[in-house]
Amino acid sequence: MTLSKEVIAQLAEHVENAELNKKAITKITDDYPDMDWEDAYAIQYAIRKRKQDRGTLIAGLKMGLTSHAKMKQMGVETPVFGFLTDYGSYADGAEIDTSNFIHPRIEGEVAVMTNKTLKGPGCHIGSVLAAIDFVMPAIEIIDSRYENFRFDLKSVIADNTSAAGYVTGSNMKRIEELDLPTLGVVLEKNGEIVELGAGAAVLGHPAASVAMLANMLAERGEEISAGTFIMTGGITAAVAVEKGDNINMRCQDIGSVSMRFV
Ligand code: OOG
Ligand code: MG
Repeated sequence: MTLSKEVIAQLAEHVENAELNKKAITKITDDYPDMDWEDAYAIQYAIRKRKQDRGTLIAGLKMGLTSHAKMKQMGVETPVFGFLTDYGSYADGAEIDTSNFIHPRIEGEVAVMTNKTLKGPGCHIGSVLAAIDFVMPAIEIIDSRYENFRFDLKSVIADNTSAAGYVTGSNMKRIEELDLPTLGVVLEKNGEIVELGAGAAVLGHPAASVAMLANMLAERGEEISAGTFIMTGGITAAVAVEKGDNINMRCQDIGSVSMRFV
């Protein structure tokens, strides 16, 4: 840690206010170039605590920057994790108020629900497959609180990995009915295909992303408890959306998930 408790608290308030006021800020590493990974996650956890203290429930966890499409798009190479809030949850087919966001983008993902505790270090695909109850197609809405969606890893970790919302499909499949690496997804905006990919884009296997999450949490003495909803990370690059856009993602063998920005 290089930052004092006071600075961590100040930065948490600053970054969270950007979300609450929907006003972009400059990335925090511009002012604190020496901040380290621990500082970055400390700011994220302080934001999480601020929300919980106001009554927000943590609805799940997310991995980010787990695919080459995303790493390339954002110019970074290490996966990161964040949390999902109750107020970020939207139902399949939802009309989403675009004014809730600064400059929203959407990503096609695979989401899973666990039914056993997952604990690192040494968590691997095998333990994850044995702990996944079911799989759902999901779209994440990301909205960096930084100007022009430009950031480095430490800034984006502090900003809860740009998490802003998520829409889950209405259907699910048992894990044993699917081959996650070859699971295809097609993302459409206003009826046109804008991105496509397969589960293997996510660290070779979306379950590997969950294993990595368990191992990253283990470094903090934490685990993934049974019954956790997890977004495993964008399969495709993120797509900018604006008011009036209709989004639909078709996911092989599971069904589709859609939403409309109003
Ligand atoms: C960071 C969040 C990335 C994903 O699925 O890769 C992410 C960002 O690109 O703003 O959620
Ligand atoms: Mg994502």
